[in-house]
Amino acid sequence: MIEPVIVSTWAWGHTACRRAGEALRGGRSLADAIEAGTVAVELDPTATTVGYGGLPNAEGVVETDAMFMWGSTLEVGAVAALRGVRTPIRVARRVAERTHHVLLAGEGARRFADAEGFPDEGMHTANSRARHARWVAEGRSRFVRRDHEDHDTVCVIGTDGAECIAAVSTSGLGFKLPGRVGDSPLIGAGGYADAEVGAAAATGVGEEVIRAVASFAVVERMRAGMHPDAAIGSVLGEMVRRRGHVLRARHDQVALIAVRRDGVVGAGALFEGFVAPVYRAGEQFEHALPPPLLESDRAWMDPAGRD
Ligand code: SD4
Repeated sequence: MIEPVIVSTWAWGHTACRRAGEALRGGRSLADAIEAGTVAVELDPTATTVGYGGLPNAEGVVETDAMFMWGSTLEVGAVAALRGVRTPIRVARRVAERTHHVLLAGEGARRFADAEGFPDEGMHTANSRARHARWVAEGRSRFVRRDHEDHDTVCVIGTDGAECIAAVSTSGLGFKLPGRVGDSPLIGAGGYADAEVGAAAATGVGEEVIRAVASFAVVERMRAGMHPDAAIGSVLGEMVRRRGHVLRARHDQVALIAVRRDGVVGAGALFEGFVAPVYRAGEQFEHALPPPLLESDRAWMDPAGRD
């Protein structure tokens, strides 16, 4: 066993790390601490692409994706296009704990949540409603307009040297087509944990993460002996080699985090702007990221000039 290490994504990952750290210091298990950290972001209405207050799909309905994986047993549970649950990570965990399945989607996921006692709650805040109304008013012909604020996932991964956990939760790409499933609930894409090696998770444009099966690819590179930073750099580098023209033109961000079972951390992103908060031994800091692989072409910020 080692002193637990937790890694998360984006600025709200500090909240996740803080909450997970408190839970660990209170004697909770690594899994419970990581769940608590994830839930703290899900319930934060200012986290506009996660859980409660997340941006809705094109029809104005919030549909969330989440995954929870234990690396010691390879147990995993996930939900996709789940409606009306403010803490989707808890439902994902229940899928693993109460069923023999790994992924429940849509209406079936909702019914499972009902059966498990999760109330059907409102997911909208005044802000998420207003953002959707504005998007409709602007003309919904470009059904996916990737403003950088329109997508971000909370990933919380960690290790105590024996267990490795990956938790991932998001409302996905804002204004996505109803029923669209991103990378977050897909095992190996949005997250992966294998306690013989470590854990990894992804945020960014899910379609790109799925193509690369990015989290599994990072774990496999670590298994082959690469440092977590190098493993991530290698996976992102392959994405650029194969898809650089598309990624650049659309400014499709992808960022990855990883932790090796001995607590060594890695992170990296295609474009600038990503941060990876870390909790270790009561300390909180941000992982020093390698330089981004792609340069931002600010033209992408003009909606009229895109797609
Ligand atoms: C998705 N990967 O649904 C998620 C969203 C995200 O940063 O993380 N964006 O595609």
